[in-house]
Order: sequence, then structure tokens, then C-alpha cells
Amino acid sequence: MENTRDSDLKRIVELREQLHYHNYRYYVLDDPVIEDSEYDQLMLELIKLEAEYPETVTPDSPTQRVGHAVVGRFAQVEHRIPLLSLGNAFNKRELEEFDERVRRWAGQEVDYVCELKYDGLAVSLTYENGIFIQGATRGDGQIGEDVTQNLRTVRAIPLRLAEPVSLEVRGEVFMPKQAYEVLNQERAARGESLFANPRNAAAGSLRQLDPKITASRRLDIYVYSIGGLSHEQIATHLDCLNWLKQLGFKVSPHSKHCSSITEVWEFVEAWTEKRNSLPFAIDGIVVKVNSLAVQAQLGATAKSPRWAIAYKFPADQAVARVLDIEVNVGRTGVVTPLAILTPTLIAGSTVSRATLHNEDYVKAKDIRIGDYVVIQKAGDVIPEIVRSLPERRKGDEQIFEMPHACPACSQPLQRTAGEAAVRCVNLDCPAQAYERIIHFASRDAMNIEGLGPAVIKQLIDSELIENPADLYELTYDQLIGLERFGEKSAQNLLDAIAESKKRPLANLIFALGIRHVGSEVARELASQFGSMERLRTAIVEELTAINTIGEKIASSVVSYFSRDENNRLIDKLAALGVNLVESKSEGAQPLANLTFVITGTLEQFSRQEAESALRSLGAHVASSVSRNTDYVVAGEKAGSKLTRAQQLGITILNEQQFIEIIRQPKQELKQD
Ligand code: 0OX
Repeated sequence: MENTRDSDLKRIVELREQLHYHNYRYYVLDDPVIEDSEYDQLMLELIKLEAEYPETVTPDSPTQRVGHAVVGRFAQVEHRIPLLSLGNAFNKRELEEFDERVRRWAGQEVDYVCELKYDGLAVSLTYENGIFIQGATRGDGQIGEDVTQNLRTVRAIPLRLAEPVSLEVRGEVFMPKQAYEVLNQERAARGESLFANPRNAAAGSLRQLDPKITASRRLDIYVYSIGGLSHEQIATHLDCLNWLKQLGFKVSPHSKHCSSITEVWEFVEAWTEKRNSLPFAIDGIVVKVNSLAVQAQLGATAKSPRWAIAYKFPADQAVARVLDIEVNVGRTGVVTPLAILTPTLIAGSTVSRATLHNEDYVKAKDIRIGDYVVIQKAGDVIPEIVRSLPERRKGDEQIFEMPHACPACSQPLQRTAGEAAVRCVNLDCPAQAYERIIHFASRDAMNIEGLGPAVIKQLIDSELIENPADLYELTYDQLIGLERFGEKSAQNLLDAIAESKKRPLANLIFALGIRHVGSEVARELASQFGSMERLRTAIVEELTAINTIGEKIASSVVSYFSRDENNRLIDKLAALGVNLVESKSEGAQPLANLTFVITGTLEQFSRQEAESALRSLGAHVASSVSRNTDYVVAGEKAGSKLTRAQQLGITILNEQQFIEIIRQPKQELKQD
């Protein structure tokens, strides 16, 4: 007996090795060395043996790709190091300007790596000792969703690496064109709604609660970077890609080393020609500085690294007819004309409306109702009208006139001298309220799943809500009485609304829709003021004291909180249990109550990245050293702040110690 067990266990190990290898050959290299039937045979044998010895089953076993469904909704994952997005270039000149900027900042010549820009969704994959332990979506760059179970089903993602390393890898999950076509055909046959493009199909597939559905969706991935890379042997982005390849990741075979921007442009031109022949969608070329030292030197702005740029392919164009021009009232009361078009296929999706921005735009482009127009769409950008085609007019086209009264509340519209926008200034305007609630529920705001524009309209029309706070008073009985709501959808919506009460303060500040307060500014306000109570009593000088906040934002914030109805809204949110403070649970905020100061240049991080990594763990980051400072992170060329910290006897951390702390804050730092 003992003997059988021994040989079975040996066989289990052998089968796992073989299956890992053949999975790699098939899904990563796209170069299988055995028949599918042989692979299935090996898998079956392993499944049987594991059933006999369940105690041997580990999560990285090839049999463990499809796990259990997530109950409720995905957990949130705070990215240790934010997933930045890319700045864009739309032509050769803008690429050359990028190159000039880079060389000026670097103070030397630089070489680049060009990559195809896969049109999918960015994910982060975490490995511990070579085992895949967590996968998350990019989300807003700071907080994503834990989609580990779904990413495990993506066969090109290794569950186990060639070396027992711990690292966080970033890549783009996408759906190949053919898989997308087949999926849409199947959906059409079942009478289900179709995905507008492969990108949406990939996103929809990754956000399924049941990994079985994701597993059936044939997703693929290319990985392209390591989060907060620190490895002596790796000096360039190319080295990094090669190392990722050696570890077993699927790395794009189309990346190219270019020694000058001229070579970059040749790569761009070649792929502009060839891009439609690829089996997957790409929407541009990503250009990255090759040297990691130069990357670190350049750092990042609030949103994107300075050492990389995305060249976007020219927009696809098509001709459509303007059937009508409607006007739309936005959340701040701005009234925008909107062209209603003949449904037209462009860049893989059907377009039937396009914004006309404002009255002057319509006049300048001479767009009339009944006109044929050239429309264009680039990637995710809202379609726009490039020009009208007056040569195709028949004579019955109508010139558009901006209405004088708001189409929603009939109050007179106002146009401020010197501004192109026309506004409805009635704060009770139902159209504005509707847009405000849409914004409140949106992903980067309160992220209330299932609460899209149609449901919001239904809730307003049924007089169940008038403002965002009313959402928190909705009851099951009210929802179940509405059309299209069943027991499950009513309960799901209530759960999602209840869950949103826990959103971080920054998201709530953004959700309020204060003019000029985007998500980045909201984050800054949350971190500086720490609570809605402090923020709403702030004066202009306190706000402008923050580096990134100028007069315009400061007065907009003060003016927002000077209005009674806004204060009533916040009081009501507070009374209904919505989180209004910055601090979160102990577990998520291991550095809460600790003040850090960063000085000098860090090799692996820009200042912005280092600060956000600390803030995401709850730390306060100050700009000057005082007795209240707990830690000073000192990079290269640290100056007077370091001296002051030494004088005050404050603990000084070097970059390596800093990296350890942001990786494992609890073990490294003791809180009193
Ligand atoms: C892509 C892609 C996206 C690394 C630093 C900022 C962006 N869609 O194919 N992102 C990146 O790079 C990150 N590379 C890519 N190839």
C-alpha cells in the first residue's frame, strides 16, 4: 500500500509539471507539442489521482483553474503602487515633443522600447514565492477589484512561476477578435445583448461573479511591467520583459528596441498599416524609455509616467446623417447640443449620437439638421463630428437654434459673457438632479453597481428619489413595486447602495460633483482634511495652502459648502450612515497616524508614486520635517530635510527600507 501511495504522489508531481509545461507551450508560446487529446488524458489522470489524495491539492495545481463563485460583489484591492495611465500622442509632432521632453529631463540621449497597445483592460497580478495569489483590475488606479478567481481561468496566466519570486506584474487582458465574434454570435442566437467591441467583452467577462463564465470566455493576456521593480540584474525595460518571459509570462513578441524617435516613428508607421491583420485589437503604440534609471529619474505626474506615452492611431471615420439636434442638460447646468445620427458602424461599434459641445461649435462647423457629416471615433473617446458635407445638401436642411429656456425645467437659460456654455441656473432643475445622481453612483465616485442612468431615471420618475442622499432611504418594498425589478435585482441594488456607504472619503468628495474637483483633487482634499466636517468649514487660504490647489478650485469648494442645500445633503448622508471620514479599518490602514516626509530622489519611485503608496496605507505625508514627523524617507541627494531629521533624532529610512515598509507595513513598523 505504502508503495502505491508513494508512486501515486510521485506521479501527481510529474503530471503537474507536465501539465504546467504543456499549458505554457499552448497558451503562452502558442506552440503546443502534444495533441489536445493527450493533454486531456494527462489532466484526467491528475484529476483522478487528486480525488484520491485531496490533501495534496494546492491552489497552483493545473486542475485548480476554475474556483468558486464570488458571493455578493468583488472585494476592493488597494494597489500598493498605483497603476498609472498613459499620456497620449496623436501625431508625429507630439511624439517628437515627448522625445524632446524626455531628453531634456534626462539630460542625455535615451533609447526606447515600442510596444503594441493592446485594447483590453489593465490588471495587476501578485505572486508570492512564485505562486499566483491575487489578481486585481486597475479600477481607478488606486483601488481595483479582486478578480483573482476569474484571472486564474485565463490560461496564459501562470499559476506558478519558473522561480519562487515575489512580485507584482501588470498586463493587459483582452479578448482575441475571433473569440469575440464567436461570443457575439452565440449571444445573438440566445437573444442576448451584444458586446459593442472586444474590449467591452473582455471587461464584461472579467467582472463575472462566477468564474465558470469567465473560463468559457477565452481571454488572453500580455504582461508588460513589474510594479515597483527592484532587482539588481535588471537595468532596462527590455531586461524586464525578458525576465518576465523567463518566469513563464506571456510577453508580446512584437515589442521593439528603438534607438531614436525616428526609429519609433518607423515602427508606428509599419503598425498603422498592419494593425488590422492582427488577431486582436490594438489602438496604438506604447513608447517607453528603456533605461529604468532614467524612468525613475523622470518619475510621473499625478496620472501618468513621464517616461512613457501612448501614440493613438488616427480615429476611424465614417459618414452619417444628422436626423435631429437635441439639447442635453448636464450636472452643472451646462446645456449641450447633441446630434442624433443615423446608426453608423465606426471603430467596431454603432454610433447614433455625437456631442456638439456648444452653440458656437455648431455654428463654426455649420452643422444643420438633415446634413450629411463626417464622424470619427478614436478608442473609447466619445464620437465627434469632424465636418459637415454642404455639397450633399438638398435645400431642406434646418439651421439649429439654441433654445432660450431649459428643456427640462423651462427656466430661462443664461450665457455668461466670454463663455461658450449656456447654463440652466435653476438648482432644482430635474435634469441636473438626474445627472448629479448618475455622477454620484458612477465607478470613480460611489461605485454603486446596477445603478445606471436608466434605473436612476426610473427612480426619479417614480418620485422615489430627488437627490443622492435619498438613495440610502430606498426600501425593498419600493423597488419591488417597480417595473423590471425582481426580488434578486431589488436586493442586489439595496446591497450595492449599502456597500457604497463605506466608500473612502475621497470618492464621496468626488461624488458630490463640486465644480473643478476631479478624483485627483478629491483625493488630495480627503487626505489633507481627513473628514467632511473639516473640509466643509475650510476657508480659501487653507485650501490654497495645498500645493496642487489653486484659487479656482478653492473658491469652488468654498462656494459649494456655502449653499444650504448642499449642507443639508451632507447632513442627511451623515445621518444615513455614509462614511465621511478618511481613516479606514486597521487592516487596510497599517500606517494610519504616522507622518512621513520624503526627501531626495528615489531610484524606483517618482515622488508622486512614493507619496501615494504611503497614503494608500493610511500614512500622512508632510512636506517639511518637524517634531511631529515619524519617519523620513531619504533618497539620493537628500539635503536640509535630512539634516533636520538627524538633528531631531527622527528615524531615517533608505529606499530599500521604504520598499519593505510599503510591501509589508505591519511587520516592519510598530505603531504605538
Ligand atoms: C497596453 C499597455 C498598457 C506601464 C506604465 C504606464 C503604462 N495597453 O498594451 N500599459 C503599458 O505600460 C504601462 N504598456 C502597454 N503595452
